[in-house]
Amino acid sequence: MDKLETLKIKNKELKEWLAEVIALTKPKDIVLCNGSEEEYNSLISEMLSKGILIELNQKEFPGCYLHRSDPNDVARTEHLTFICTDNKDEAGPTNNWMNTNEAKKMLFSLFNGCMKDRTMYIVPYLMGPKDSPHSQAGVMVTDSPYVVVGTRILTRMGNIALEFLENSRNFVKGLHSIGDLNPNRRFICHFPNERLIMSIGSNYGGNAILSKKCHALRIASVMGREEGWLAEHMLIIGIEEPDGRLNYITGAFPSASGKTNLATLKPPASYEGWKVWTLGDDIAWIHINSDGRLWAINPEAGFFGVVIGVNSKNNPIMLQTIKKNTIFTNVALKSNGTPWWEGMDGNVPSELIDWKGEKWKPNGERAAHPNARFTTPALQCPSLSSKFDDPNGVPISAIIFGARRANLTPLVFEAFNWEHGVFVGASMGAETTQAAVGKVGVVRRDPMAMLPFCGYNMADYFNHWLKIGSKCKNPPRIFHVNWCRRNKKGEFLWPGFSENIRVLKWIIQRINGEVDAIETPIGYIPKIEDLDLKGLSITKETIEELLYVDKEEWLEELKDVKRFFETFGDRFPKELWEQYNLTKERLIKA
Ligand code: SAT
Ligand code: MN
Repeated sequence: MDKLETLKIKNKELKEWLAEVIALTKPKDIVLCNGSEEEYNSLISEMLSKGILIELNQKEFPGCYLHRSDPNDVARTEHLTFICTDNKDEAGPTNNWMNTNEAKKMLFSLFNGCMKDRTMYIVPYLMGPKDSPHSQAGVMVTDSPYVVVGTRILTRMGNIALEFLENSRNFVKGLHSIGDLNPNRRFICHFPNERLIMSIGSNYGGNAILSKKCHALRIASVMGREEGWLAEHMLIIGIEEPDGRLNYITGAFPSASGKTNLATLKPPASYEGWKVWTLGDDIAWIHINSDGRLWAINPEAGFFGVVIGVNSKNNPIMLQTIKKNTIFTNVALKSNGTPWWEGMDGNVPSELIDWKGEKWKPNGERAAHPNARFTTPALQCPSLSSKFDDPNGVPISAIIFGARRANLTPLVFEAFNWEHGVFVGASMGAETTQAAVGKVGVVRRDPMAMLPFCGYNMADYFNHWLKIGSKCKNPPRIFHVNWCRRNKKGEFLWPGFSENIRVLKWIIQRINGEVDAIETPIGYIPKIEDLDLKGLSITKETIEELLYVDKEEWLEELKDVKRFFETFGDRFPKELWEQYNLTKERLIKA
């Protein structure tokens, strides 16, 4: 307690909570993080000396380091992630649930004395721009220096948040310990009613950097429902045309499905004068503004993206961003001390150290982990929007839902209206990726790409979306995209990456009433002549295949959608059943 007094923390609630946490975890030392560069550098030095980080070639990658995870701890573990409430219905059928008291009993025993040989870092952080009415503070307590430096890159961390807290404002509490990294003793638990997160046994980004998925999505989604706003798994970009017209859009895609690539898209040479401005690559907090529109801020300050496939062709902007001050996790290492990953420019080196730290030869095994990541500051991103720090955020003209699907879903379609758009989002199905432990490439329902991140009953979440739209005089238009449709040979039909700007262009033209569209049972698709395909070697047949709506396949898909909707029972909004029935009728009639 003495040590706590010397920290001079003014927020009474914070002080009381820290006293409890200290009594429980019994740390050897306590450090209150101020967020300074000096503190960051000293944490880096300490981790280098302990082998937690490896210094990369400082000439080519200044300020860059490599972290190797425990091989058992390389992705989010959704089966070990829980929403803890008194009543299971509050969590709903899509979340793992634990009773509040039982969860606490179990966690208190796991956390008991867990820091006795470790330093406890108290990490205040701010989510959102400094003076935004929509920003929130959180305080994370952790025994992982890797998590502290990650949080420093991904949030506005330290004194800036303590100052925010001085007026005894509410904050989200997060207690994290690496524990013993044993998946049998790994739990990522959320107590939304107390704005509390307790996470133990993992040191992986989304499980351990509590500001990100735990606070900014699971806890914030509950706050959003109570307060009338949305916390979404969405990128935010501004698209500027040669004449200066600027439209902002948000996009929800499941983890590791190209959100970061779209957020940092560099238009191809034929799109001279076009610019994509980056505001966020993962999370958007969206509020109704007095102008009747939805406005979005990115609560984060950095990017935690998949590095596999980042190269000068697919994502030159991110490649440039991660050239300095970046922590690489689970990449391979070249003999010259630079990082390497599959899909990088150049030839595959004949020798590498793989992500586990072992000698690697080109033998078919991957050298970097498929979920290898970079943690990098947004301020380094050359396409960062000048509105990045704007307390009001940006007005949203369109929301894009995107799901990786080998077949079924057209390149792009537009919802008929807000309610139909909510149906499109709620019925989204996507192939699983390497961002979470489990089988990759299996289609599962992933509504609004929020399946792993919604902190409450998703039936209520859908209702909340419907309500937001009805309260908005001028809600954004809703679209669905699929960059990953394949032909019968299994080849991708669409080039993707920077060429996706062509689809964004159509979306903007639709928003501004500049192009017509073809009505199909699932929504509006582009007329082929309205898609700008100049300079692209793509046949008319391929485009037709990309836009094709297969009635039988969709009717099959609807069966799965129905099974999913039914899991919510009476709580499920009738408006979405109505949209389901209308879609089915249109398909049958087509
Ligand atoms: O959950 S993480 O933030 O670690 C990455 C992701 O799945 O989006
Ligand atoms: Mn994500």
